[in-house]
Amino acid sequence: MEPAGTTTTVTTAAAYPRKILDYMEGFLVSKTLFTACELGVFDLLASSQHPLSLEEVALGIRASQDGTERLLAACTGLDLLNTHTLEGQVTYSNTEQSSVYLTQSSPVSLTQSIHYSSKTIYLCWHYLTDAVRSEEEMVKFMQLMNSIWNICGRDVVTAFNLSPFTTIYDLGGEELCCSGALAKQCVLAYPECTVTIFDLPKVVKTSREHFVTDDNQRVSFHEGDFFKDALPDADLYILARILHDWTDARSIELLTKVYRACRPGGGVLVVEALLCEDGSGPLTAQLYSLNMLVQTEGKERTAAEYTALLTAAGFQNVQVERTGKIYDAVLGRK
Ligand code: ASE
Repeated sequence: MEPAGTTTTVTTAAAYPRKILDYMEGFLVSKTLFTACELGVFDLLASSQHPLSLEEVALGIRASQDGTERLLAACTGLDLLNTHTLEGQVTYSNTEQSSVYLTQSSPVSLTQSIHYSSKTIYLCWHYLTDAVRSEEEMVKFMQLMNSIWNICGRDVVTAFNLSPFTTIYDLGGEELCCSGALAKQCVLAYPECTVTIFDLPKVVKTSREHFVTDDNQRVSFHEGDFFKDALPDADLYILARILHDWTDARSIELLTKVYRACRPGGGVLVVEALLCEDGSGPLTAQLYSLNMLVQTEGKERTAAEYTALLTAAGFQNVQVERTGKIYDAVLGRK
């Protein structure tokens, strides 16, 4: 026989997980609000002198009667609409809050914010799991970044004779060139040089944990933020796929910092997918430029545009070498 009270305890404490059910379906509420706003339900009701019937609302928002009926019912359940019944005929009107906050013409309208939540934030939240697993994402990104230097790295570092430069800094060379893939190509091509990879502490840490780095005596790390921290002096700075992440103003800011740190006679090597001067190609650079719009605040640029950035920062004698592969090289001298 069951001890007295057990059944009651189980029913109240565990059998009905009210909060969990609410949380599980919380998005239904947001989407109902977004949809009613997007279809103009509240604007339509506000523009009418009297409450509207289902038929009138469906016609006014150009939606099906069946769908509209369910949407209006849910909005009523959410206290966003009032219903009125007169001689068996049901009509709908805005609540006070809906007419103040959910109509476009109201001076304190929330409709723009609701539109942004619906069209942007809601979509971003689809990737919340990936965002929380940011380290895993960073590793995936670094793997993507790595592979291309096996194909283009040698061409890029040998596009110019870099043998006069022995102390080389590769800025952002960990994340964007992944575990120093470009740095390795550099020390292979130039037996006299040493390359220091300058990247954010979290990037260097992730790399140390996830990528096997052969202890190459001539490749080392320097943890820092190239916008915030001081740059050590060197003969050559490599900026591979860095400037395309940034606006012209930020690029000039970074290049000016590099120029100041650079030893006289030294230089900067910019590695990017160059657009041709009239922007008519190559297709890869055109597509990458669209991707920079999606992922960064930058863009792909022409040789003349990079030359202008380097010149604005003080660099002289800017030379351009196209490799015929994805990434090209631009060299400026101090
Ligand atoms: C960046 C380079 C890339 C920033 C974001 C990026 C790449 C992809 N996402 O500096 C590599 C280039 N490939 C494309 C599709 O742009």
